[in-house]
Amino acid sequence: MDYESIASKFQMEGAFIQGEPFGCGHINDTYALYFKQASARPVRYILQRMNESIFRNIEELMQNIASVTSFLSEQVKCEGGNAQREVLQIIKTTDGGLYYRDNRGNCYRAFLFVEDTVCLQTIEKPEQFYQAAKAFGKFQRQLHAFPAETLFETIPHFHDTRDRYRLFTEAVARDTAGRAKSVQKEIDFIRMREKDTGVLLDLLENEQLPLRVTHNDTKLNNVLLDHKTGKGICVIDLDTVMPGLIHYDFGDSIRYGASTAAEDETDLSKVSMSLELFAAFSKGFLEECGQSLTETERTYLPFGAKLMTLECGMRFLTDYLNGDTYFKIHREHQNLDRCRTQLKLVEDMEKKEEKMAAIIRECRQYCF
Ligand code: ADP
Ligand code: GN1
Ligand code: MG
Repeated sequence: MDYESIASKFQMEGAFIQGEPFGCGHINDTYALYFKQASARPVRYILQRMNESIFRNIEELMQNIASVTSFLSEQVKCEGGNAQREVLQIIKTTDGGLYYRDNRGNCYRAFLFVEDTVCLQTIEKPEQFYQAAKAFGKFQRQLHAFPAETLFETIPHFHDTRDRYRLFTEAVARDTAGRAKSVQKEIDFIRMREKDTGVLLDLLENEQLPLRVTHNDTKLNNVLLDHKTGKGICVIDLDTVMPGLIHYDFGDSIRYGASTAAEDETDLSKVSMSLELFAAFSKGFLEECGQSLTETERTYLPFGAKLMTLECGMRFLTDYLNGDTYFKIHREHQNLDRCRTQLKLVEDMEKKEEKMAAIIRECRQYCF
């Protein structure tokens, strides 16, 4: 990959030194580019080749990110913060565009690298999850007044769990990769929970839950924490910011971050949902955005965690059945392993439903 030539298309300052693959996202190809400037340490930028088989309209996707980040930057400034560090900053192309398409058709974008931060793949101590929760909760609070109608739908039906279930049953029926027989147990587990897939959507349709602007992909490695203070600094990966339910953001964070094991752990005896981590996240999230939530929204938070986990398990299995065309894999059967951890978590959350509800009730004090 000719990093230097792609870098020359963006407004990056200094002399190009080198580029390298970076991060652990499942969707885009991410790189860090190093530049020499006057300062002693090199300056880095993030370069991403966007995944166009997933994001069908790059123009709309980048317009969403531009409008969300400029809105957030104003909010952060009003609260006395540093927008350069607390909000993802797009680096424009030399002709002022939001992305660059090369002559092979690849599409790139760039961001300021948020330095002196850590991006965790797993939680080492509950405090870290509390800080991640504060950042996601603040993100939700700061986008409260964002004009939702100006956002494009970057992935239609992204958290339409009923539709995800339909795609799953289609994948089972089609069995493109010839794997359905070997995953009957997982298929049955999901089928038994079909009725769960419509619960939040029914509440939305009956106007018992409000539509908000949500991030929709709030896993732990989509937030950067300050490497010294440990505080949540910047929410990243804004590709899926769209109208949604609060449960999508709360739930997806719990699914990934409150698990006692990695998303692709093969030893399922290590996988459970930690109530301690659930409590840490609930506290941080509700301290920041609890005041704007309705009673019904709060009540369904534990269910949201279970539903997002079930949805993700279903998505991993669908992709496995389709022959691994959506999520990046680094080894064979990784999507099946990912599916299995999610289903194990769902089972565990079902057992801990009452305890999760009690934790949310204890957080009531942050909601008034
Ligand atoms: P994907 O959609 O593939 O998950 P992300 O936008 O989440 O892509 O980026 C992948 C990883 O790159 C992140 O998990 C994080 O480690 C790193 N990253 C992305 N943007 C930045 C940034 N602005 N500053 C520092 N690290 C970043
Ligand atoms: C993907 O992009 P990344 O790696 O942060 C996916 C999420 C899944 C997650 C599972 C656009 O997130 O929806 O929950 O993998 N993003 C997209 O780890 O599909
Ligand atoms: Mg990501």
